[in-house]
Amino acid sequence: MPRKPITVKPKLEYLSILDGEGKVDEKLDPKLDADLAVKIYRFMVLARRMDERCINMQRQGRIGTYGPCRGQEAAHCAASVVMEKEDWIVPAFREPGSFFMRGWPLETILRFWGGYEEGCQPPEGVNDLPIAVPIASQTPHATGIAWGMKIRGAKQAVLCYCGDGGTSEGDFHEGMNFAGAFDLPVVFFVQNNHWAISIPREAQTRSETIAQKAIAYGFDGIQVDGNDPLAVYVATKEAVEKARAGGGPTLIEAVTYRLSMHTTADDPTKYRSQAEVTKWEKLDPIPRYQKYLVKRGMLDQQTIDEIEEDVKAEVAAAEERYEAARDVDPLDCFDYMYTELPQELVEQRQEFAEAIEREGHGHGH
Ligand SMILES: Cc1ncc(C[n+]2csc(CCOP(=O)(O)OP(=O)(O)O)c2C)c(N)n1
Ligand SMILES: [Mg+2]
Repeated sequence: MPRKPITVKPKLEYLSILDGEGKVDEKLDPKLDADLAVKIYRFMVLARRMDERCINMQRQGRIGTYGPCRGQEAAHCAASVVMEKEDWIVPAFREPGSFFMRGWPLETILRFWGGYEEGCQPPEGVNDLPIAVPIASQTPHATGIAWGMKIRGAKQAVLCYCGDGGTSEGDFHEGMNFAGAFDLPVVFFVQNNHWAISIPREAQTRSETIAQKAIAYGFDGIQVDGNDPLAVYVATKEAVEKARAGGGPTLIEAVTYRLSMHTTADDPTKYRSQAEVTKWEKLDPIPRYQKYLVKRGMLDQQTIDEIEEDVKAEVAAAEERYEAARDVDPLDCFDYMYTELPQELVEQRQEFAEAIEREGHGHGH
């Protein structure tokens, strides 16, 4: 009856390939072909420009609220690019580049943030779930999809996004535990952006890393530099291939930073220092990856400018399509919850209808 340490056999690694200056570790460089490497860059730029546009549109009262992904473009674009058409992606809410890459029209995502239910509708044949705002609620869904794949003997995988704050939710742990116990083909991808609204990562958990939580559930964890698209790509690719081959789940912790506000309803200057933000701005994934691509001869100034122009036009066209389709009746908000509207809501509906009559039916009501 001894008292002795228990040795578990964890596999826990840290991976970084491209440093803050855009210098690469030659031995670890996955040497992506130019098409794929530039595709990742393009979607990172698209996510950035769309992000900027969405903040402006929210300020103009044209969408309801928006949660920016600025600074996190490498983390989600370089992970989602690994997924094949028949795989599934189960998003949280800070991965717009993932949707665009999978073929969601940009205006569908605008519709989501504008409060229209059509913003939750994946295009035909796209194996994605819609944005999930209730944090970590998507984790058991991802595990369930992976369980279905395993039962059917399909060689597919699921990529499930979550935030650092989401890892404190019961749903996250249920999803992870079930996936481990049933050895399911799912990759949990945590974007550790250091903040859950105003709660810093250090206050979220006493664990030194989020990646190590995988050990408790009996599978591998890896922490990657989430602002390094090469490291994100390599870690996700390995995890997804392992999942497809029957090797079970992986937890990837992508260490990144939310450079902007939590949402347009948040003022981050209330709870974090400008010095911290400035430190992370220097690690911005876009210029650093751009430098690498230029050095590799995959990108030149002309192509950089062309991508910017294309993206600008794409965002502007989506904005127009969004505006053209948004003239819906605001009274619709009473229509989908009850078969028969309770008396109290009948009165509210009446009051709202009168207010619209009185004050005009402008956007932003
Ligand atoms: C179940 C649930 N509780 C609370 C909230 C309110 N809420 C929205 S985002 C958020 C923090 C999320 O932090 P994190 O998981 O780190 O994701 P991030 O916002 O940093 O991308 C909270 C508490 C919510 N959406 N869902
Ligand atoms: Mg967070």
